[in-house]
Amino acid sequence: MLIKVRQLLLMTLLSVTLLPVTSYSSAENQFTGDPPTVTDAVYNVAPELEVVSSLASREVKVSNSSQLEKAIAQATPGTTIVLANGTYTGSKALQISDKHGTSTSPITIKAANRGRAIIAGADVLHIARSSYIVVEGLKITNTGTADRSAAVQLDGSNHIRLTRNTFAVPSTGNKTIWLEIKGENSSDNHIDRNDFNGKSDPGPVIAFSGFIKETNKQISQRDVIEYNHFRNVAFSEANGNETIRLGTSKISLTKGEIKVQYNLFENCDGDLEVVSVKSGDNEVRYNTFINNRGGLIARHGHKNKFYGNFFFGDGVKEKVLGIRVYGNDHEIYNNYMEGITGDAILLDSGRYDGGTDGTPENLTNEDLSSHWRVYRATVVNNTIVNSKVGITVGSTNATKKYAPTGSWIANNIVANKTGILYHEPSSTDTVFKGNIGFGSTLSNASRSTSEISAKNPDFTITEGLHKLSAKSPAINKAVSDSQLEKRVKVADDMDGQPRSKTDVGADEFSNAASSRKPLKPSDVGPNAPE
Ligand SMILES: [Ca+2]
Ligand SMILES: [Ca+2]
Ligand SMILES: [Ca+2]
Repeated sequence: MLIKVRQLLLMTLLSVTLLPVTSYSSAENQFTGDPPTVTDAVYNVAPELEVVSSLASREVKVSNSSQLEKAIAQATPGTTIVLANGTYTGSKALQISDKHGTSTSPITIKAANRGRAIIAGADVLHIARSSYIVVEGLKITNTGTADRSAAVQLDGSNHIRLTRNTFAVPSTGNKTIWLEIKGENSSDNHIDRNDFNGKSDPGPVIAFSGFIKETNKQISQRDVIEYNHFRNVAFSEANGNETIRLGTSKISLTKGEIKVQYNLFENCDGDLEVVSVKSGDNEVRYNTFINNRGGLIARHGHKNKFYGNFFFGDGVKEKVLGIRVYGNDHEIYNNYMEGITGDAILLDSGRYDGGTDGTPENLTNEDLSSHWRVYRATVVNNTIVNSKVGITVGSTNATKKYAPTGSWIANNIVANKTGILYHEPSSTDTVFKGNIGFGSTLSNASRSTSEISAKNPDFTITEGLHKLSAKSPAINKAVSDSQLEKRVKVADDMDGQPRSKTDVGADEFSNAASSRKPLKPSDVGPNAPE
């Protein structure tokens, strides 16, 4: 490795005469010498490559695939490869293996003009065993190979940033994952401000596939997916067309600690699971879901947190859903849901009982892919309006014989003009406290007013949202309970305003500055603000 790096340096020295001698530690690929002292001059490295050196970075301009391939091969920490307008294709040009930038000097591959450097052809943009690489502003139209079925793959890589790219992969009729994140030691990747528009082929838009090697298995960890625009995923009755899938059943007991936040999902109709979480310890927060046929599902895994999301349906489109969960210790709070045409929040019954600690031994693949019983879900401070069904605990499905246990439903508002407010198809030990249910029917009419009261929440419409008015009986009326607070501490509201004498529902009545609201297209995607 060291020899290879030195050869590369020597080649660079031969052609770029002003570079001082530098050294690299092969173990960590850390830049340890002084940075080049030349400034802003143009040198010819290879016959057709242009290099601009400066104190902090080296810029390499490329305008075709073979130049791109060479530039990637020669890239070192701090190199920025700038792609001129044009089309880039070929498996080698799109193969980035064992390349490492550093946290302060990444290797950057970016379009000179956002969206006008086009990756094309039947190849995979494959980033393998690499770190600290930024891919910025490209248009992704390559379809992936038949055996790999992914347009872009981050494979065993960490600290890769994909930012401000436009994913517009044409339909081939084959299974195609637009972005797959997988492999051993995958972590800390940052997928931000991309546009994912118009998918009709089978397969998820983004899939976290993890890795399995004998008994060793793991999903990628600490990745962040934010400020992306997901839209127009074509309707499909089939399973497996999720917009984001975090994990698989086989790796579902591993912890992702992945954040999916500040994304806008519109008309993502490929699967009833728009976001399917199949791993543990992830957070899905502050996203806006608009008229998607499907919802946010904790399908496998434990301890996922779903909070501060906005869900809207037009009230006409069918199966526009909110949140549905399986498994242990999920937290659901500060979500705002309006016009949902199925269950807004569903703690479903399970077909498999994974036990109170959720880690039984000798699990079969069939066990892992089953619907696990819900233990201790906590559903607090959500607001659901004008939806078909509010909050449901349990199922009428006879094959789902394990009803949720140990869950709390507290301080929520459900206000529907028609349909069902709170629904309990199964008799469970769920604790209900301090909820408001107004305007329609309760299927669980036996609940007392301290559990669900039928007060008019006295909403006022502010910027299209049902928020508390000054005379709302929800103000300062959330029930506090030490058991509940041990599970979830709701410190702010759906607007990002601090909670003070907590109100019922997702909205705190407050004059404090708000930091969040439903996302608009201009907040996300390649042209989103920093
Ligand atoms: Ca699915
Ligand atoms: Ca208050
Ligand atoms: Ca508020």
